[in-house]
Amino acid sequence: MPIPFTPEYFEQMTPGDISDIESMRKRFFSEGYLYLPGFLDKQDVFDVREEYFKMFDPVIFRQGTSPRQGLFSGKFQFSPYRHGLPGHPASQFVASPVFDQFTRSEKLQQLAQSLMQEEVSLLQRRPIRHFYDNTGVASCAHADFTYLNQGTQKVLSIWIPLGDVPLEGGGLVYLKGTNDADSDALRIKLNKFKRPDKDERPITADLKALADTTGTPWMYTDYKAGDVILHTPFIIHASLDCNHELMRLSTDIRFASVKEDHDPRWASNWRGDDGY
Ligand SMILES: O=C(O)CCC(=O)C(=O)O
Repeated sequence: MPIPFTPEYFEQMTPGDISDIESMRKRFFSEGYLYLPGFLDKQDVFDVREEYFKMFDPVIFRQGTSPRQGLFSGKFQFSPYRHGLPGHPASQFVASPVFDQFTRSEKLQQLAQSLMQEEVSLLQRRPIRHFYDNTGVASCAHADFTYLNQGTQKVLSIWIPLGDVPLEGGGLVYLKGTNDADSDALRIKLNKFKRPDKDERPITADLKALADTTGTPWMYTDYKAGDVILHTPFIIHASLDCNHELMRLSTDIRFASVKEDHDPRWASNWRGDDGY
């Protein structure tokens, strides 16, 4: 379902500034997300992008462009529906030293720790998402906790675009005012959405209908390489369709309190068919 780009449906996020960590903590736990532009070194992010795309046949890159740019030629090597299945580069990449080093950076760990104000550890399951222009493949509206509800609620997610992700490139968007998981009002509104019996976890792919139902817009930004965005396990978010020649590449990683048990399904490397 198309969603119009109007103030009724979209509102631009305000960047956070971690030099004032106390007010950022308050904002994070009340709004459910915190956008930190330029938090990581841009070149480090492009290095990871390049290493990932180098695993693909050059047929997927626009002629005369490099894997570091990641511009889509319009020709597939793997169907977007086979993403991360055995034999697909994404499933090997999540086990690579490059990816491991990048996601285990001290800077990300410290960031999670300072917002959670306790010792945290990185969950091993770290998905790679790779969407292509004009395929309609994107992430449905959901809250993370639905996917990791067999362990602590003290989890913080960090979404990291691995390259620039302009609005039309399929960035992550957050539904304003939906961080309160215990709100009956929100639950009643969400019950309006009939979920398929085979998987009740995603709320809907119809972002317009969801915004109409809650009466609140989606918070968006034009992401650049180096930006990160943090979110709680409860806020509703989704990704927009990729309608851009830049291939939409990202990872999302999670830190959880070391004092509580973690969902055991998140203890191994991500695979495209692991069901979570
Ligand atoms: O990258 C995406 O499309 C989805 C990411 C996501 O849902 C998350 O980071 O929790």
